Amino acid sequence: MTQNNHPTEKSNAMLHNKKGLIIGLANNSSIAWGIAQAAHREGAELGFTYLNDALAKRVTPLAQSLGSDLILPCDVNDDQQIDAMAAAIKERWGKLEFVVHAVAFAQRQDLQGNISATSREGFRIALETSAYSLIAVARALTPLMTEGGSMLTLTYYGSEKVVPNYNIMGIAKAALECSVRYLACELGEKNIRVNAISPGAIKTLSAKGIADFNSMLSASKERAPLHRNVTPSDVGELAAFLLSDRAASITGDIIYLDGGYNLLGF
Ligand code: IMJ
Repeated sequence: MTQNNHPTEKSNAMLHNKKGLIIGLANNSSIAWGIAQAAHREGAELGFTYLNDALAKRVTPLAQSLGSDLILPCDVNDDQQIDAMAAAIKERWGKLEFVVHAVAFAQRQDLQGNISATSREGFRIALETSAYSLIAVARALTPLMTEGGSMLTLTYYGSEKVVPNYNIMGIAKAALECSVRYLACELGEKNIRVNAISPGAIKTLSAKGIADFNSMLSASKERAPLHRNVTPSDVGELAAFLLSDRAASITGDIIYLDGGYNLLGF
C-alpha cells in the first residue's frame, strides 16, 4: 500500500489534501489552537467540535478564521453525540485523515490534596473524560479513515512521575498513554497511526486556578536544558508532522516536547 503519497502533487504542504477533526478547542490559548493553526498552514481542511453552547461561541469564530465551516457539538462522554458527530462528518466529507484529541477533565477537588482522598466518582470522571474518550472517538471515527490516518492526543509527564497536585490526572494520563499503545497495535493494519505528544507545562485554560502554576512555569524554564517553556505553537509544529505522511512509521509513541525537562534526574 502506498499510503497517501502523491509524488506528482506540487504542493509541499505536509497536510495538503487531508481532512482532520480537532476535538478540545476552548480558546485562542488552547494547545488545540496551536495545532489547528499549524495544520491549517500545512494545507489541512479542518473540522471542530465543541462541548456546549458557551464553548460554541468561542470555537465558531476561531474555526471560521481558518476557513472551516464544519463545527459540530460533541460531548466525548456521550456516545450518541459522538455517533452523530461521526455521521455528520461522513455526510459532509465521506472520509477523514486525522483526529486531534485534546480533551481532559478532573474535578477540581481531585487536583489538590491527598490522592487517597479521591472518590470513586472522581476517579471515574477523570478516567472516562480523559482516557476512555480516546477509545470512544477511535471507535466512531476510524471507520472513516479508509485510506489510513493519524490520531493524536496530548499527555503529560505527571503520568510517569509524581507532580504536585496532578494527582488523578496522572493516573488518567497513564491510562491514556496505554490506550495509545493498544489502539496503535489494533489500527496498524488499517494504516492508522496513534501517537501522543507530552508537552512541558503550558498556561492554558486547563492550568487556570491550579495552585502554584506560575511558580512551576518559572521553575521549569530555569531547569529545562533549553531554558524555555513550550508554547501551543511548538506543539502545533510537532503535531503537523505526526499527522502527516512524513511520520509514516511512527505509531504508538509518546513524544516529549519539553525543552529536555524529562531528562533530569535531579
Ligand atoms: C494540572 C493540575 C496540577 C498540576 C498541573 C496541571 N501541571 C500541569 C497541569 C503541572 C502542567 C496542566 N495539565 C497537564 C493538565 O492535564 C490539566 C488537566 C485538567 C485541568 C483542570 C483545571 C480545571 C478543572 N478541571 C481540570 N481537569 C483537568 O476543573
